[in-house]
Amino acid sequence: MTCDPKNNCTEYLKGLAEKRAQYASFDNEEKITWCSGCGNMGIQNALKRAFSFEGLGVKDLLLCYDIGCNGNGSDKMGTYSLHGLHGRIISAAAGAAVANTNLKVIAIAGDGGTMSEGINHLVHAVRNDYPVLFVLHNNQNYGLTTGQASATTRKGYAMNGSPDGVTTEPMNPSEFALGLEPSFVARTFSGDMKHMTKIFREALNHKGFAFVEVMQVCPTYNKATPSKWFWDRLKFVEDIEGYNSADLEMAREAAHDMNDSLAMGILYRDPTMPSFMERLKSREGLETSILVDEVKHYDVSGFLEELQ
Ligand SMILES: Cc1ncc(C[n+]2csc(CCOP(=O)(O)OP(=O)(O)O)c2C)c(N)n1
Ligand SMILES: [Mg+2]
Repeated sequence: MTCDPKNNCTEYLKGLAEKRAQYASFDNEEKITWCSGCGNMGIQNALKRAFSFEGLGVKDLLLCYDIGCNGNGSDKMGTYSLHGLHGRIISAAAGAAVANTNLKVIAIAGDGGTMSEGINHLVHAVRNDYPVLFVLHNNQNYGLTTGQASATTRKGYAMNGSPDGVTTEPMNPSEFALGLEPSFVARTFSGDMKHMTKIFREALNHKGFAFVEVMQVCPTYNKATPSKWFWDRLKFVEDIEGYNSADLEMAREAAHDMNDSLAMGILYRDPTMPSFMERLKSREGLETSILVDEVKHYDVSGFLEELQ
């Protein structure tokens, strides 16, 4: 959408007003309870922007939240939402996405729930390529329970519960996902609204499991990597000469460094991978039908009578 001065940009302004109205339709009256400066505010706004730009309304979406500061967003957006158990949201989201392929299903979780409690669910969701946009809020700590070390906390950092410093090297979530033969892995930063919006829009248009790691500032419990620490290290893949996001080896190499530079953008994408539903023999010829409608057609009254 561009501004055409010949018609006083009328069409452009009309389009913009529509997007703004769509954005506002996700607002509700719930109070924000996140700390001042928390990256969650930016992530939520970027999601709302991405939905609006993609023309997705409330009825098109299901947002599935894990437990944590990230999960406390579940009542702060006027969408249909589900707030699951800690570490288990990916499996709930995958079930919903498979049952109703007309919905865009978004799963939201923290580094604690994803890389520790629920890492098994992450592994098999990537392998199966379920049709879910997964947003990992990597604030490098267990935020809601007041700053314990998670699997992504940097070695040596003193956290609540490990006051002498973390003794183990951190996990690198994007690199981990890239080791699972994924179809989409991207990394973005909670302080960069434009970049987050762009990445979420691309991810919403991916038909398989879109893994998006958001490097998130946590001004209360992660004093070691404040906003400036990230800005000084962001390295956008568009600026890497010869970068090819269809090259898995290149993506793994780019994702590896978490100290001197942080590769940002679509690290890897394979749009040709057949979707989970396409791979199911039993769904052949049923491409336009969805499971939630089909279950309504079963008449089990005869079966119930037999049981009496
Ligand atoms: C199975 C289970 N383990 C632990 C907890 C306690 N708990 C609730 S929130 C939380 C921290 C969440 O950290 P993270 O997933 O990184 O999300 P954040 O708060 O940082 O957004 C923990 C440990 C729980 N509710 N359930
Ligand atoms: Mg966390």
